[in-house]
Amino acid sequence: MSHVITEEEIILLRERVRPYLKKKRYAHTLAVEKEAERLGRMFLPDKTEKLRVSALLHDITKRDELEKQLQYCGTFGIIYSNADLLSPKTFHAKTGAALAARDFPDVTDPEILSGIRWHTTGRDGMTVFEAIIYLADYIEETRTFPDCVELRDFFYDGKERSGDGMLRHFTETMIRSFDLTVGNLIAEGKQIDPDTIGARNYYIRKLGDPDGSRDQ
Ligand code: DGI
Ligand code: FE
Ligand code: FE
Repeated sequence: MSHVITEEEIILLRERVRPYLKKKRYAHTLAVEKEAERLGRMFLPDKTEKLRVSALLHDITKRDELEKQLQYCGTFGIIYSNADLLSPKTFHAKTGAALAARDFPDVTDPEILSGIRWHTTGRDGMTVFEAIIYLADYIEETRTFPDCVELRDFFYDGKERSGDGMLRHFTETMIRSFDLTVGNLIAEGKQIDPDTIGARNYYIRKLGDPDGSRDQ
């Protein structure tokens, strides 16, 4: 992709991704697109179209079982560890980015692909673009899981009060999301991906800065 993405291309992309997703996942995907645009207008107004493309493609390998995920890893040369096998739900972020690059080269670029790549765990030093896809996935309006509702309310209620401290509030929202995710993983006795820890530490460090916005 080496051009500005048009509204027409996005509308067409909505139909192109449909066959990759189950019905409920498709509704979620459209809601992530909408949420990514909303967050984009607040934090990255020049990149709302690219954010929408990343959102539309973020879960394209979600329906595939572990066997297929491992097959993608072979096809695309994705390296995985034994630790990854204990967190099978994190595979679709890696394989989704690779499949999006292969099947949608006309509308993707490295930034769009990195939004897909890091949407599940986040990572140390993650970009605002990646964070918007990650957060949009968490708080989009069709999510009814109590933690998602809590985080959505935390972000939008706090936003009203935060005034100039929007980036700081965004940072606080990201930390809260990782706290909720890590808490759940612990409660379920599951492994925590090191990138999830790296992401949380990154935002904790950021909060230590006077304006909470270093590196952004
Ligand atoms: O694909 P979605 O359901 O829209 O959302 P997602 O890509 O955030 O995936 C959520 C799943 O990923 C959820 O079941 C928890 C899992 N997950 C997220 N971070 C970690 C994780 N699983 C492990 N084991 N470790 C993590 O750090
Ligand atoms: Fe996902
Ligand atoms: Fe998702």
